[in-house]
Amino acid sequence: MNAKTKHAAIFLAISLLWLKTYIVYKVSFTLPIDHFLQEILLFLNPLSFLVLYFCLANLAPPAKRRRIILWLSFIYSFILYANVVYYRFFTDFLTIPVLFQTKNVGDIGNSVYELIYLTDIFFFVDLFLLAYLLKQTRWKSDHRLKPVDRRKLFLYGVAILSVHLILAEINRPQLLTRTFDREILVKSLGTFNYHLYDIMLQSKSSMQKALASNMDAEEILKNIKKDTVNNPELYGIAKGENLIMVSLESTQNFVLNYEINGEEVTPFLNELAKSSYYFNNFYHQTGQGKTSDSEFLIDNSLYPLPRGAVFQTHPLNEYNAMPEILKSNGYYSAVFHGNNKSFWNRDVIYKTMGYDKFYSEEYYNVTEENSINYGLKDIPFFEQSMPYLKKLPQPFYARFITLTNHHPYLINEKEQWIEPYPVEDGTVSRYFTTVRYADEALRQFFEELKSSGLYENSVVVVYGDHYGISERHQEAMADVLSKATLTAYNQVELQQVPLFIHVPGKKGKQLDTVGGQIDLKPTLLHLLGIESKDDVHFGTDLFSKEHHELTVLRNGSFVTEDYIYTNETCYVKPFGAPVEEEKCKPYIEQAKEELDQSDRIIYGDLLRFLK
Ligand code: GP9
Ligand code: MN
Repeated sequence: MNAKTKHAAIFLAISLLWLKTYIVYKVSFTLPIDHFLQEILLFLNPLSFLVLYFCLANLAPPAKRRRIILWLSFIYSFILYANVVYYRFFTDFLTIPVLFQTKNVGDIGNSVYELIYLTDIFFFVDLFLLAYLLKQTRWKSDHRLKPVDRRKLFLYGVAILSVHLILAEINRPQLLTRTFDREILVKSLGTFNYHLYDIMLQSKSSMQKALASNMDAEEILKNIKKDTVNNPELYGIAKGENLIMVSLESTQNFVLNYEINGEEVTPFLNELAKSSYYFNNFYHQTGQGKTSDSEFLIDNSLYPLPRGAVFQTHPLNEYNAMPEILKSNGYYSAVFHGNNKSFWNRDVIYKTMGYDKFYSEEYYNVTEENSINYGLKDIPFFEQSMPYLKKLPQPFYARFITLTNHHPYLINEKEQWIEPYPVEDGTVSRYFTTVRYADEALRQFFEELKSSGLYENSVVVVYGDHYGISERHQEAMADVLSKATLTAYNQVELQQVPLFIHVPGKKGKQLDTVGGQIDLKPTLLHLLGIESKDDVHFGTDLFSKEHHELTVLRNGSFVTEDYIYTNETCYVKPFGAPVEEEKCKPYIEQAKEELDQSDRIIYGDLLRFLK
């Protein structure tokens, strides 16, 4: 008997399930394919799991092998079907946290009968066929196997899995560490490899959580510095008013007042800088979770995690987020975003953080014409959001996440309102055109806010979520900034994102206070007259006389009033000359400790001990 015949029964089961999975991908899920490699990945991805999975059948005694193959096929089919049913309701895939998320089970409970169709029997017909075929001599599976045969199948599995992972990595570098949208993970890894990956993430974090105790919580929490409200001019100035926040995708501070051929790149933001509090020394503090990390910082005033996106890894922790705090002060809260709701696991964590409503892609009319790149363009996004916004119960906290100014910075010719920057590096060159588009979208949104009357009774905050141009574009960026080269000091400065806070009745003012996204929560709560001193947070009120001018970036670099510390070098502001480390010394430990404390809070889910 050669290897092929020895494993014939297993190969048959694998082929049927492989084919079934691919059909299910095409028929029951919506998995858009952007290019040919993705199609190949989608087709191949069930195989690497299936081969290794069916190695289990070879561990069984020969007489039981047939039954085990059938059971394995049934379990596989059942999990696949469970995903299909879940997908019908949530347009999302199952994850371990979701299985334990009683809220979701509650949601789905009532309609579970409506989600199961009679025709679903077709999901299982191949099992009957398999049972029948395995009885035929050709597919008999009760022969003895030598260990070397078992090993062979296992090695096939490992080889296929390796090729698969390499292709997945080529298709999307840093797939696992950047832990993107589930849709992308399932498309690249396959449903079952994805489930295994999910189990791994889950067990790792539950271990850290299981080992945490009330004592850890007390020890860490007592060491966190207390924020003091010393903000007599502005504390409570916007009591009871709405809070509107706009996250500007990939918008860095250097685009402000920048001109190309005498044309402003951000005419509206430049105006806004005059009519609101404009912070020109404000930093993003995001890590691999990009936009989602900025959201996490803003709503929790905790640091995001050193690897992965906290939105994905710890969505069910106990938090004390802005929407929850605002809710106990009579606020309604909503997020608006024209992308798929499961991106960055938003649909799950928003519930945890206490949002009342998430207006995701399904609430918008998204067409070929009004979308580009990741989805709905910013102008129609704001336009279509207005009717929803006007109907929200007041006071509300409404957060808008823009999208068009996202890498690779694409915009249709007729909406390209500024020349691309004249440099060979296409990313940097195009970046200015999408920033210009987003600026116009924001202008129109502000017009709408004014004509709806909401502008009069809302604090409006606009901020950049994270960098748009990475360090890889050094050369082009040196050109943009008219410098010969960019130093590590310049790279930290480039992490500045704009921040505008418009308070009704208050005149514009530029503030050069050093701050970061972590400071927004206490700052805004104080404007609304809500005390935050008993709540655990790492930021401090940007308007307070006691604001702590130490802004720690997620990679450990930090900025103070006088220094920037990065790559283990201390630089003095404003020109960035390196100075002796002694100058930065007092802050080095402090910065490390802050990040460490915040990580321990999240990994250990320590805030649960405070409830
Ligand atoms: C996706 C959008 C972009 O919904 O927020 O995410 P990013 O890649 O910038 O983190
Ligand atoms: Mn972003």
